[in-house]
Parts: sequence; structure tokens; C-alpha cells
Amino acid sequence: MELWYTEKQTENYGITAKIEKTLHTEQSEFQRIDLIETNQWGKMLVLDGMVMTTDKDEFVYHEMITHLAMNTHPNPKRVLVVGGGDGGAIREILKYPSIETAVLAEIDGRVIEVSKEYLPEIAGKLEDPRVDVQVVDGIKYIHDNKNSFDVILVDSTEPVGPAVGLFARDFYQGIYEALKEDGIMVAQSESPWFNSELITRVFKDIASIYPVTRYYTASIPTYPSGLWSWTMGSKKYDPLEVDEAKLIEPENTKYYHKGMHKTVFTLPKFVGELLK
Ligand code: PUT
Repeated sequence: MELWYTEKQTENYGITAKIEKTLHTEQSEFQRIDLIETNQWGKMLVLDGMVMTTDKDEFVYHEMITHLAMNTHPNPKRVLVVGGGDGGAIREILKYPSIETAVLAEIDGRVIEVSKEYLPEIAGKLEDPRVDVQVVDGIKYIHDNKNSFDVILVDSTEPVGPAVGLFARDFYQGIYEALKEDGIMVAQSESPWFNSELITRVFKDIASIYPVTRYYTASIPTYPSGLWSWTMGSKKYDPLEVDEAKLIEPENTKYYHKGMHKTVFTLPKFVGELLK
């Protein structure tokens, strides 16, 4: 008998994939964790019924949450990822020769362990000596580490349950304080199709704290609606003002390249309207 998995992305719409095999399922202290094998997308990590990453399209999300900030900052040495227990953002951060320490602050240690076991292409760099894995509440971590980071990436789940706090103005203010004087943050900010009110509010909140606020999108087929977005808050550097001759071409990317560093901020009209 065929088994199918559906993520209900709105009250009236979902995305469905045929399950070849369930490789792992558990209820951790924080959430249900499923690792399923699909023909269409390879292995798929699902948290509380929501797709977090898949073998075949993970590169878009992990490259795009990482390289716009990393390549805008002229010398990122100390970087923090809040959430992101699958390790994909850490893998991309380590492509910058300036990196001294990449801290992963993930609340659920089981996500890290399951990812290491089943998603080695994504999580494989978590063992790198430059990586400091902290199984900790990211909100508390940034509160306890002020003026510490060049770049902070917020790689959260959807804004439900405990993750709601990772979309709050207070949290973006806490990140501001955890950044050094010229630091940059990027937060994943959901789908322009399905989360328009959230995007408007998050952009406004970040713009009320950071002198430079930018928003960009990319296509991720397994995420709700297939169109995903990120919001950048920067204390000093503007990605639209960088000297393109100084941009790094990160190795082994499949989506990001330095030629798109500025063009990615050009938005479709209906998306740009959300930011007014
Ligand atoms: N952390 C990635 C965002 C999840 C989207 N389903």
C-alpha cells in the first residue's frame, strides 16, 4: 500500500509527497521529529509536521540564509546561527576563510543528532573544530552574549509554539545587542504568499531597530508556496552598496553566486508592497 505525507501549509492547502520509507520518528522534549525517504526530494526532515529540509532542495535555503550577510560583512570572524540544528547554515558559513568560530545555538539536541545520522551532506560540518555547538535556548544565548558576533543568522522553524519568540521585536533587539558595532543579522521570514502580515510586521520591527533593512526571496519547492524570504538588519554595511570586486565566490554553491548579490533584492511588485 502506498503511503503519502502531506504538510498542511494553510487551512486549505498542502504539499504532498509519497513516502518510500520512514527512517526515524520520535517525540523529543520539544517536538515530533520525522525523517522520511521520498523519491521526489530524497531524505526529508520534518518537525511537528512541517518540512525543514530535504536532500535535493536544501541548498537554496542554506545558501540564501547565509551568503547575503556573510558576503556583505567585510571580515566575518565570529558568527552565530540560532536554530538551524540540521547544520546546513554552518556548512555554508565555513566557506569563508575569515571564520574563526561558528556557534550553533539549537534548543533541541535531538534535531542535531538525527541530522548527523541521516543527513550527513547537510550536517557533516558540525564536527569542524571551528564549530561550537550549544544545545541551548537561542533567546537566552543572545541575552548572555552581548557585543559578540559579526553575523547572526536566525534559522527558525515556522512561527508556531516556542518559535513564535524568534519572530518578536524584542528578539531582534536582543540580536542587535549581541552583534558587534558593525554586525549584520538575517532572519528567515516565511512565504510572501502565505505569511504577508507577518512579513510586513517583521520588516517594520527590524527597520525600527537597524539602520539598514533589506528583504529578499528565493524559490524553494518544498517550503510553503515555493517562494521563501529572509529579512536582513545591518548596523552599518548595505548589501546594495558593497564593492562587487570584493565579493567572495563561495565554493560549491548551487544557487547563490556573487553576480546575484544585489539583484536578489529586486522584488516582484506584490512582494515589495508588503514592505511599505
Ligand atoms: N528553518 C527552515 C524554515 C522551515 C520552513 N518550513
